[in-house]
Amino acid sequence: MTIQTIATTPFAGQRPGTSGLRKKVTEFQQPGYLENFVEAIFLTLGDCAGRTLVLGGDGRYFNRQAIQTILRMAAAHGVAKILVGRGGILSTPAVSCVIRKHGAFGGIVLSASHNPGGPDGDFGIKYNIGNGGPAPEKITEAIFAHTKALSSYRISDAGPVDLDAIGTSRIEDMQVEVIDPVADYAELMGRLFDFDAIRALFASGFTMRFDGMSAVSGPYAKAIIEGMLGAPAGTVVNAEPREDFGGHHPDPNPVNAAELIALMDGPDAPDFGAASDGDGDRNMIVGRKLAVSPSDSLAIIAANATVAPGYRAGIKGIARSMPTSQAADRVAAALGVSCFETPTGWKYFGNLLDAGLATLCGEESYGTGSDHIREKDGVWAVLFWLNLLAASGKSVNQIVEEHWARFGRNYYSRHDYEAVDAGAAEAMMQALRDQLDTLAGRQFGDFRVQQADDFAYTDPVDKSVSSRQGIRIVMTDGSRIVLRLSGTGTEGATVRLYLERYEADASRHGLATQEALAPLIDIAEQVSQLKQRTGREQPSVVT
Ligand code: VG1
Ligand code: CO
Repeated sequence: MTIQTIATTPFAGQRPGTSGLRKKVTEFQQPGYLENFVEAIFLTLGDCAGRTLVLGGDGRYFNRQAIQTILRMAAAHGVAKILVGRGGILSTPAVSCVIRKHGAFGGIVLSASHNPGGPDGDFGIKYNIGNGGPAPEKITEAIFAHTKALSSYRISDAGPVDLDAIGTSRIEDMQVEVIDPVADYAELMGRLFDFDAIRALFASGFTMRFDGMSAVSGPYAKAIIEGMLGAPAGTVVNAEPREDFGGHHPDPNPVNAAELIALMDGPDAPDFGAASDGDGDRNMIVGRKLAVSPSDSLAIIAANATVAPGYRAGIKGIARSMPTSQAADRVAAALGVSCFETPTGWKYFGNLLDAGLATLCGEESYGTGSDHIREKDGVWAVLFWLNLLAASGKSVNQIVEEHWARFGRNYYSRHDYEAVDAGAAEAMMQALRDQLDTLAGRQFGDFRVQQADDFAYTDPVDKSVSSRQGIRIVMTDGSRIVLRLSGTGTEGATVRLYLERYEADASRHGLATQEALAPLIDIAEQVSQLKQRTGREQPSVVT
């Protein structure tokens, strides 16, 4: 075994987006492409002597190969020890959990999350810091700067490590420990939730379907929900992580999890439905004929946090991403705790959680989590709901309707225009920015604009500023239109249009969401000319 220095030249475009570097598999397969980015991570980390790292991914195509490369590069950079999930598998929340539990210096997660996988799909890589959370912008920008100036990378010429057997081996002076990907995570869940109550719920005949979407959360859900909580075998479906996610688009929303939605809408619906995404950090909660809006789910979890043993003492605060509905704000106000509004992406929650300013966090994109780790956590959210269903004896629908009756309903929807021309999307955003100053005070039908801006965030802990985080048009009644460009897509640009309307009157809580939002959809089009500019008549996905 020797450490080699291989000459390389920079690749353009290795700037991490909302959640790491995501590109087509074919781009990652170019010689040196993965190596360059990993070298840039190690150059950013500096001296790795004595340090432990965690490594794993969502099992998608190219995962195993990338893990072998990263192991050999970690050894070449003097890492003391690396914990890698068996089979190269670790969900994003499990990486966060393992980093924290084992006091690791950081971790590398291989995933393009909700993006499709397979040879023609996407691959991704992100770095998590010692608190278990995604690297903040300061670090991702430093990594990007290194990618632009590389002339070589270092790698050991050692052979492949057996990833399928638990145990310890060595590359150069680095110890490689293959760990059970589920054990640490399952133990943490057992401390947060009332497993006895959930076991009793299943024993009483309660039925559920968890759709793993052939992605990484399957093994976690199977071990915990069927194994530890006694749900009948077959409760967790599509539980085997597959390299192409079995052709599924591993994004848990009513469009991509159509089979689960059809089941929950039909005569044989179980009591509870749930799904998670490619890397296990997202969740969708479904009742009979009701997909719970992720923004509502965050608010409901916050309002009921104390049913779970891990949150008995109450919550310190809530944080939500800017486009996420303001349903959680109402709960925070009722509880007398702060509600923080951050840019999109979990990395912005880390400081708030570390400082003890927030306990619960959420995003409209089917992401919910808490201070138990520093990533959003799909199985955690599902277990919270199970705990709530067990403790209350109510159905999902009852819980949601009672929540709306108490706090009012925030009708909410996101319209995605995927893979549109990047230049046209940028031009649309610029045109919106250019008219921001003229929007305040304008009347559109029943709505009057109170405020229009390009969202900027100052982190309350380290005072770092993130600007241009999305156009926000806020109406005097609190309704909102938000437009931003995705930072996780790999083809052209994806425009996200977010719509929100508040309705206090319970007699008007039964409207169809798109109907309730129709006037705001019209205003968004008038202001942005989205359809004309992108040449699209309809959004590609409505959630
Ligand atoms: C999307 C979501 C965002 C989420 C991010 C990563 O980002 O909108 O809320 O944090 O994906 O989720 P964007 O920039 O495409 O809107 V995941 O499950 O990919 O780690
Ligand atoms: Co994800």
